[in-house]
Amino acid sequence: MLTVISPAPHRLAMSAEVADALAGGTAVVALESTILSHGLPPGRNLEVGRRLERTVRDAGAVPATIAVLDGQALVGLSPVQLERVCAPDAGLDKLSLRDLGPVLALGGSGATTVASTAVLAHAAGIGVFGTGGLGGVHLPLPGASVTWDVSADLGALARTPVLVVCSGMKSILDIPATLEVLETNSVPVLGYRTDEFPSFYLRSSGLPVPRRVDDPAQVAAIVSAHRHFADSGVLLANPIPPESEMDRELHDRLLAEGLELVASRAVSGADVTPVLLEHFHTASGGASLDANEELVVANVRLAAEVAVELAS
Ligand code: PSU
Ligand code: MN
Repeated sequence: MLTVISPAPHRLAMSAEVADALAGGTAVVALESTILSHGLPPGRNLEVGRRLERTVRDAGAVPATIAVLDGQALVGLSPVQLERVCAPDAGLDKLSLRDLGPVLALGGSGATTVASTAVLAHAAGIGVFGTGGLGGVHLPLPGASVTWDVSADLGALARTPVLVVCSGMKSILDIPATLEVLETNSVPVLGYRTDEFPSFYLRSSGLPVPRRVDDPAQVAAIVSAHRHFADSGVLLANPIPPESEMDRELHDRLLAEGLELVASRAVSGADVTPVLLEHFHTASGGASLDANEELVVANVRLAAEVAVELAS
């Protein structure tokens, strides 16, 4: 079933379906696996993973969920591989870009973040990627000063010509600082049918979006024009659907508690986001899970619409 497109030691393999779609000029949308393995609880993650792939297909594109299994970067997972990524005992590491080399070389497995998914998508020839939230510049945790915790997602967007569709980033991050880093790195930031930059569970972060767009064809035109001049990515920020937005008071309370929890347990680095997400999901009685699922589905649908425009 697998078509190996580049020999070891690079170890990148596309599914036959994705390879055929790319060869035939059919729209393809990349999907990440960290959101499944580290962002959603077992059981729910498989449902969501399957729903995302269905959503892309329903919009006329081919989904390419990306993960690393047994030393091979897979672009397009079989149903069995998707089950493995979502299994309760999968024990997959969260792989950002810096982890790809070591894990591929040593034959390991793991789930890919926005950074590593974007780079693998581009390596495979995929230009559009739909996900939930982007990593960014972290706020100092209570009692700390500067953390130096800046997600590699930003560095990857700075130099990977892929469109990333997301719902902004969580307010656990320093959103103004993250937008500054994106500007420094020449990443266009577009707001989809909004003048305000979204903050994941909430439709607005209170910050203006640098540029507003109102339909997928405009996004496709901007992506094409941008690629003539720059190798950086493009960020399309799509606010959570209004009916799925979280209650702001509940959101603010969970956020404050989550940050306390992270500080008291001395959580750091790559573990911060998963620990905070877990707190949201348990303490909200599942409300944040529903919100999370609906926003990713909406983003993946929009990504497919843009991919179809780009392919036409
Ligand atoms: N934000 C979310 N959910 C997630 C992530 C971010 O709301 O699942 C994941 C994504 O895979 C993202 C990664 O690329 O966390 C960023 O992690 P870090 O800050 O460690 O780079
Ligand atoms: Mn980090």
